[in-house]
Amino acid sequence: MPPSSLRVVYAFAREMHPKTSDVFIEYGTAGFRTKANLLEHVVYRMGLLAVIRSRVKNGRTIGMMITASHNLEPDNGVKLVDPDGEMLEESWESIATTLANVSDNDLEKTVQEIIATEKADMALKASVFIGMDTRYTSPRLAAAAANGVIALKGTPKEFGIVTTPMLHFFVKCRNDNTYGTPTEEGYYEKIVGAFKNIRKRLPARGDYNPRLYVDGANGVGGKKLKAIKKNLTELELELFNLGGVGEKLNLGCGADHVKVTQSPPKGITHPPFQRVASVDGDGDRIVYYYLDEQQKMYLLDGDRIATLIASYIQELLQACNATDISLGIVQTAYANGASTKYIQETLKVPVEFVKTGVKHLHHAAKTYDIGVYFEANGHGTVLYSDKAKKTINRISQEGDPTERKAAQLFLDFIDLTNETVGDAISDLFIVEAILCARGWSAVQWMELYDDLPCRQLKVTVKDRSVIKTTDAERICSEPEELQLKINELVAKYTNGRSFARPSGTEDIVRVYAEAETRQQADLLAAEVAQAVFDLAGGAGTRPELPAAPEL
Ligand code: 16G
Ligand code: MG
Repeated sequence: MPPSSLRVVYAFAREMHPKTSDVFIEYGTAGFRTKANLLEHVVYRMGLLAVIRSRVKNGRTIGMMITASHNLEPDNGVKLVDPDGEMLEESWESIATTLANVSDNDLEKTVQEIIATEKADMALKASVFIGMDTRYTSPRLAAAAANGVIALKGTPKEFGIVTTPMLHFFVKCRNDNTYGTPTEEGYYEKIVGAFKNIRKRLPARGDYNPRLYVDGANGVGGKKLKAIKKNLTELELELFNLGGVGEKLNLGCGADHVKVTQSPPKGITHPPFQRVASVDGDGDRIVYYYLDEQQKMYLLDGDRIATLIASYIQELLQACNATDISLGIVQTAYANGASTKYIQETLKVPVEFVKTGVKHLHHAAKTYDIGVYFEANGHGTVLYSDKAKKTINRISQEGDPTERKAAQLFLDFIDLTNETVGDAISDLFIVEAILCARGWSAVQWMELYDDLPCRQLKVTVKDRSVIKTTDAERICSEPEELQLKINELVAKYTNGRSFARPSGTEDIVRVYAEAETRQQADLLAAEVAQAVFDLAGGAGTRPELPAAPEL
């Protein structure tokens, strides 16, 4: 592009999407995320960057998703999706951060530097897919994104309101047409179609009840399930928190609320033992729960989903006699110790730990023929290697009749999976298909193992970067005395485990603790929170200890 036309770009940027704030903003765990009113210039500039990235990738399509996931309504965010539908390559995160923070005057120079350093051929075509969540600030930001794309002569395609995983899926399909069709219909056809195929092979049986209640977090996931429900006879969906008048996104509801507070969402009533699935605001996380007659809550989180899926895949592999396919599970420090023990001792499947954040889990899961990854918070999926797909495909044609039947079912499970990223809708159908296959109620699913009670707390410190971690965030390497103190506290409790890590999305330190009883887990978490406050520069009020349990 000749420099004169680029000049127009920067004049336009200053005019239409000026940088109005000096607050430093960083491309974090899941892109930029902050108050929506600080984001317009950031999103415009990410439009520019997406075009450059598309050209660096030979004109393949890049995705841009406008969302702040489970954050409350006033926030928003943007993240880029790479051509294979995965999260933006880590080395580009710092490029994105630089571009987002330069002054309007330095924008031109910075863009040209990126183009030169990354050797982008600006004569190539560039294509960018844009999606947004249901926030009222999203349309304005999506328009700024499209303006950025157009400014560098890329072609934007706007999908309107879609879940984050749908956008990832569209990008993957656009660049690899064997994966599916890059439209909302194409997504339903593949994912819901696979579920219908599975249910044809596996009619409801045993204690499986096809009635499922869903908490839609007042976001996009619930809305899409409402559309799916119209043509779905295999599941009886009862949908709640669909974002009606006065219903606020993620407020007191959604997967994050249910997982962190360990309490049911508001706006939903259901009979005892009824399975409820709770998705998050942009539809990339899911947890299940049910209540007993005394209203005691039983949470089936990402760890439970991972173990359910892995145990079923193990069964399918055995039924297909696919002995040379390796299966592995990836977890983070937040995984309940009981789930890890179950994976190692009962399933006897290798388990690996990585840092929090989908990109780390996704990357590690790719090293297995079949890699199951889940964060305890309900974000996860299954990755099937080409080797696994080819082997199962071959068995579906050449195996003996039992093997063929198992392999055909397995192929539907692969189609049911959105392999680009964790997907609440795809995961919901996977869980339902497995429960149906086993004839299980949620109670039977819960009986696989007993969770250790756990608690999460937040601590405010002056500078959270003083805390450094190692060993997949399970050990605090700095300040040194903090880990010594955590060891000392943990040693007091049966089956105690605790860690502290700086959040990648909020200006706080997160503390996690688990122990043999609820009271002990609560106390250990509070004690570690106090230690963080005392040894890592606490700010504001010192966390309080709950009443001491009997040890
Ligand atoms: C983001 C991550 C999620 C992670 C969470 C941790 C993606 C798509 N999302 O939401 O995986 O669990 O951040 O937040 O990567 P934290 O660093 O504030 O605890
Ligand atoms: Mg989300």
